[in-house]
Amino acid sequence: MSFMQRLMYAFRQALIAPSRNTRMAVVVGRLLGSAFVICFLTGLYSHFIQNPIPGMVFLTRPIWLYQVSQGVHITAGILCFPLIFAKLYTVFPRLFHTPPITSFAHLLERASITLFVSSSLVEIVIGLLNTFQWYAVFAFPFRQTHFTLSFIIIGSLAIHIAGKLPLITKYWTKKASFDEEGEVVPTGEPVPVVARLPLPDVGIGYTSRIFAWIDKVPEPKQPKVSRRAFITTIAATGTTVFALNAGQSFRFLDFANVFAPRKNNVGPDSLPVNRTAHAAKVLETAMDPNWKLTVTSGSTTKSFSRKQLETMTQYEVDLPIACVEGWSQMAHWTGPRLKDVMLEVGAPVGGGVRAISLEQGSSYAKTEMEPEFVRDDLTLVALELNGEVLDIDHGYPARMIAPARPGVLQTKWLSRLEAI
Ligand SMILES: Nc1nc2c(c(=O)[nH]1)N[C@H]1C(S)=C(S)[C@@H](COP(=O)(O)O)O[C@H]1N2
Ligand SMILES: [Mo]
Repeated sequence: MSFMQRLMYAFRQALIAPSRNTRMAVVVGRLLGSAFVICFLTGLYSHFIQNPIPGMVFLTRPIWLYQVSQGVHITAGILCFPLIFAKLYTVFPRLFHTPPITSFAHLLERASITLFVSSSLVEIVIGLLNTFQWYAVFAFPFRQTHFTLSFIIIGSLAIHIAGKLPLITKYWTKKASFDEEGEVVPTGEPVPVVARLPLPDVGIGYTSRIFAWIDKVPEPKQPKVSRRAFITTIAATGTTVFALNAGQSFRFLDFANVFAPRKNNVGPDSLPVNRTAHAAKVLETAMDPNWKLTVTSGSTTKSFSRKQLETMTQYEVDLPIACVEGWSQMAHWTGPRLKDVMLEVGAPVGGGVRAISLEQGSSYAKTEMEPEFVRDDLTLVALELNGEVLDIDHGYPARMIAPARPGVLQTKWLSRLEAI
């Protein structure tokens, strides 16, 4: 037996624990896999509603569709932290498998799992940082990276599941105990530790001293961390992480929202602000008494002062701001319907709208709205929020508010609306 083999073996032997077995890897893997699939699907929805492929049509009801979908995305993503570490714990000894590669299929399997683990860790870490708006720490565009990595993750996950399918099906249901290699051990009997290998016959000198050191790795006392303690740890960590964060997305947990960056009802007009007027450099233009909203359709152009917008039929709607970063809050909005404003310039019913902000040079300064949102009765050019004149930080003099759309598309400090 070679030196490396013996070293690896010693590592594995030192790492044996009751929860490090195939059954536990399957149990945790099921949860982690589900979380990844949920994140992938909700992520796709969030991506395409922001970057639609021409011809895509989106649901405008229920009004909380995006709010819940993105809340689930962020919450499931945060739960991946305890789950992924639990999963790595259960399979850790496999890292020291000998020989490292047994066949070409095994090589592919190990390569895909390496890719899977590393891209998953990067994905959830940058996702978490994003919920805290730490965009500045990335030397790469967050959205594209997060999107691209998700395909690498789902692809390598599929390869991993395909490769492990025999084991997954074998250990899907609870049987008894399982040893390190995944063999079934009848209930009641202790999980056997692989027998210590005899000290190989080696020469004198340096190598033999290393072998002697390796051999001092103590016999694992079992059990180290009991299966129950392991499961309790995952459940407790998962619940805690969930409870302390989910309040930003789910109202009933608001009281426990300790870590999440946004707090309900805190901010001007009792609503959090994502980007202030100061940060967007619109203080002057937005407070300009001569501000007008320019509305165009083809060659027709009309301008509306805030007073003129106020004299149009006003509607009141309850719609959430649901940020891509996971926080959301319901609010009460007042203003004319977007479709009524567009009708003033004779925009064709059933068309889309491009909304342009006073803000310059930001990716949020211009958004396009699909026809289903434009013609929706709940879509307003909002002038008031929670019974007050729209605060400057919430988009005074006028902002867009539409149902089931991500916060980034609810353009503040409107300057122009164009029929498209
Ligand atoms: N012009 C402009 N509109 C904008 C933004 C922005 O930075 N610039 N931020 C958007 C984002 S990311 C969100 S979540 C909402 C937040 O709205 P609020 O600040 O009124 O809560 O506004 C959206 N509208
Ligand atoms: Mo946002």
